[in-house]
Amino acid sequence: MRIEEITIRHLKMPMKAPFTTSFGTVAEKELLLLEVKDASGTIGWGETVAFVAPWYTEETLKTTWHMLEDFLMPALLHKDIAHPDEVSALFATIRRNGMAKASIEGAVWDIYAQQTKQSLAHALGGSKDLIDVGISVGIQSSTDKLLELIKVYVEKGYKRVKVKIKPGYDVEVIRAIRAAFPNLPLMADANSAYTLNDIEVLQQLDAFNLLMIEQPLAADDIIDHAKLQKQLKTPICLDESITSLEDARKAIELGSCGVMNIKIGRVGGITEAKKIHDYCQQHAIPVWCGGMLEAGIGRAHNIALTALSNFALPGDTAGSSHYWYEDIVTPEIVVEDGHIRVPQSIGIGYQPNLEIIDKLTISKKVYKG
Ligand code: OSB
Ligand code: MG
Repeated sequence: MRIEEITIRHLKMPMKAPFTTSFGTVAEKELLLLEVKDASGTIGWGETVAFVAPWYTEETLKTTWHMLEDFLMPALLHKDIAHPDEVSALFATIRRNGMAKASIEGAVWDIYAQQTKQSLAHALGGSKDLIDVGISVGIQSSTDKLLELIKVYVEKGYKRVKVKIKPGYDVEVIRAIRAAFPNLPLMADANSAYTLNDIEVLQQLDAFNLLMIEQPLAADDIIDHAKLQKQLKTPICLDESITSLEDARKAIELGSCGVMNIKIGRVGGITEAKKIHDYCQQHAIPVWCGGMLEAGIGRAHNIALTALSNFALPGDTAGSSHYWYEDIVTPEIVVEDGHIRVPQSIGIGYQPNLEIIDKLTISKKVYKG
């Protein structure tokens, strides 16, 4: 492969419902879509997952564009590469900025799968035909509204429900959900809204048989999480804290978590995500694939990754229609009985819908290096 041309489109997509966490609300998703062409004419697609504001991690849509334009595309364009694993070596002198790196590396994986005539899932070593899907429910204006939503998702067959919590919106909310749904596979995600001073509140959550508590403490912490895990029965799942295989190794060595959420963007690409998956498998830590309110391209990459065997728990990759009036791929991604069928056709298994993409594009730039 030799990448010769990259088109970046800035898309703005209206969401069916705003999504609120302990730190921010997304009502309209903005993203960069990368159309990456190699010398033989094969086109791969990538998607950035950074939000407009840096509330989840430090990256934003603008920082990803800056990194792509000024550092990542110059490092990649016109270089001969035999395998997508080599992309991270080209980026080795560029620190962090995982979401920017992942957007371009995902497109290279797409090209590689097409050129080797296999599905992306197969190229990654995944063998599942079906993946289990859970749903992540944002913070709601009332507990009644939240319970109503959960009822709908349970009826739709989602395999587990995750709710967002924050100080003051936690124990009573979880108690109400448990009372209404005694056997529901349920978990809570704090997006790092607590500190060790809140340990008594977090211990109260042990009473509700949660599958796990996701990222209770600071995004850059694994020490306090290890202290907290010793005092909690419920497994901690790390999300924001894990940006690399090295982070994963250290968190497991310290006992900072019992479960890991892997997001391709947060860890800098599919190759690193796969390494973390393999490492966790060797250390008996189950993983699941997190979501970043992706449009169809990012969602397709998540589905392929989730086909790997240690993605043992349902992920956050729901169907297109949960988020979007119209997704940017055809066919749209469909959830049936809490499953998504992993495409077996060559590449990512979904076609970018250029008509819809054009309609959502607010600016566009072509790079030839
Ligand atoms: O913490 O997992 C998270 C959405 C945006 C940013 C962070 C998170 C989330 C979600 C929803 O929980 C995942 C999704 O439905 O894509
Ligand atoms: Mg999370």
